[in-house]
Amino acid sequence: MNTTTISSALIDALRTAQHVVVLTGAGISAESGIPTFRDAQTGLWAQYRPEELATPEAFMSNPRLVWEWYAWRRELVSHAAPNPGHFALATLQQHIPQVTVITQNVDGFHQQAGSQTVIELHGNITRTKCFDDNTIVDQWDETDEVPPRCPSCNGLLRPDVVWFGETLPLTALDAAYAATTGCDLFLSIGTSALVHPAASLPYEALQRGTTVVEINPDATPLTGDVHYSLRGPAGVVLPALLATTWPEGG
Ligand code: BV8
Repeated sequence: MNTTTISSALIDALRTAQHVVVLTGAGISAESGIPTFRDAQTGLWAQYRPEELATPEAFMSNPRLVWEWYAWRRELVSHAAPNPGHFALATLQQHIPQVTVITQNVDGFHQQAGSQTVIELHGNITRTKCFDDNTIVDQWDETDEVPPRCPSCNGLLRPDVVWFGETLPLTALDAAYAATTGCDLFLSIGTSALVHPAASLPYEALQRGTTVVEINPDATPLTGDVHYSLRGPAGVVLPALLATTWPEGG
């Protein structure tokens, strides 16, 4: 993508927007070194598909394997950092009265980069909860047993993320729909637009006549329906989009 493909109509839409909603997926963290779900997993995990591990059934049948997969991902996240794509979204807040980031990611990078309103649809990998009583657990006794157990009910601990087949946190989902139906510009960034109900949000915006922009190096099922498709990595396209729209910077 080069900046000539950023139309003047899109620049005007950004400059006049009062509420921008941004839906992000694993692709915006790819330039931080976090593998996306569509990327082939590396090393020990190459033999598994994320969809097979990110389920309650997988945890119940092999809690140690699923816990260790998340421990590996938590370690990756702890040694990684937000990239220029995350920081560009945080800078957007200086130019637009209201910016709501709705993320499918569980890495917490939007908050680290300075985005103030972040809706985590699928939880956060740095939080741990009890599989049985669903309470968030900050501390537990490290024993030889993996996964560790809940100090109050002795249930197995698990990451506080939404697995396939689990319902999303209702407050987050309601807030995401409210933002989507109330915004005047919707950006879909770094998502394959395959996982529901997150994938329904851009269509909710389209149905309301809201301008929808997709930023992704590849085509997705959404590409044919959006008003603007900017092809390229988020860490390159987003800074270019801001620099072209607000050349004075900020
Ligand atoms: C639910 C947390 C009610 C865990 C995740 C309706 C229709 C069809 C199916 C369903 C439906 N409703 C429910 C379903 C079933 C299921 C589903 O959607 N299945 C899919 C596979 C068809 N949904 C659910 O189960 C959801 N629950 O709906 O509850 C219910 C309950 C029971 C029965 C029915 C309904 C729960 C879904 C949440 C699952 N948890 N994550 C964890 O992280 O371990 S999902 C996980 O995968 C991610 O969070 C993310 O959402 C998804 C992966 O998607 P992406 O983020 O888009 O990442 P992906 O790798 O796919 O794509 C990356 C993109 O980035 C690519 O396009 C690539 O080109 C691009 N890219 C690469 N580099 C860059 C880049 N872009 C920009 N810059 C770059 N540099």
